[in-house]
Amino acid sequence: MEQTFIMIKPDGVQRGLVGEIISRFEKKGFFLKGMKLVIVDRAFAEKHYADLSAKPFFDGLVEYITSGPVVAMIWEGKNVVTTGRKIIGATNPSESAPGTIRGDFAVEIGRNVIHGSDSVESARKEIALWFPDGAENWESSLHPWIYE
Ligand code: RTP
Repeated sequence: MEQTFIMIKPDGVQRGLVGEIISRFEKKGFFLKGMKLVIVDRAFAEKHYADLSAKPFFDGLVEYITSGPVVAMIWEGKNVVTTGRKIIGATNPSESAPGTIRGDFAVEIGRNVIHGSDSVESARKEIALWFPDGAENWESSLHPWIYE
């Protein structure tokens, strides 16, 4: 089944949004397959955001991501990459719809609370970077109530 990498950014952790965010993914019917609270260093953040290294906001982004603990997670389910991005909302919170995480809890693009992989291929890369030992192997007893 498809997996995605979701990270609650330092502002989300500091603002006490961890439970709320996990709850939204749980209630949708996705399964948590990996989770840890970590403070990443500059080199690691630069690796995670390597694709954005030429952007003018790159240094500020790395500063932001390394400014406190983040919650790194692996979530699993049908179409979880695309649906996860919908649950999160548009990158710029001024464009994210109410009802999405960023639409409900964020104002500025540089403090947008959460990250989610943008494709199955990036999810694979990001999971390998953040969880070198891979996901936990377990199956929820709710599976038959969510999948036909
Ligand atoms: P993310 O990777 O965090 O899920 O965000 P995304 O795919 O929706 O957006 P992306 O273009 O990959 O940008 C990554 C993060 O960089 C910050 N950003 N700041 N100041 C700016 O113009 C700007 N643009 C992007 C945001 O925190 C964004 O989530």
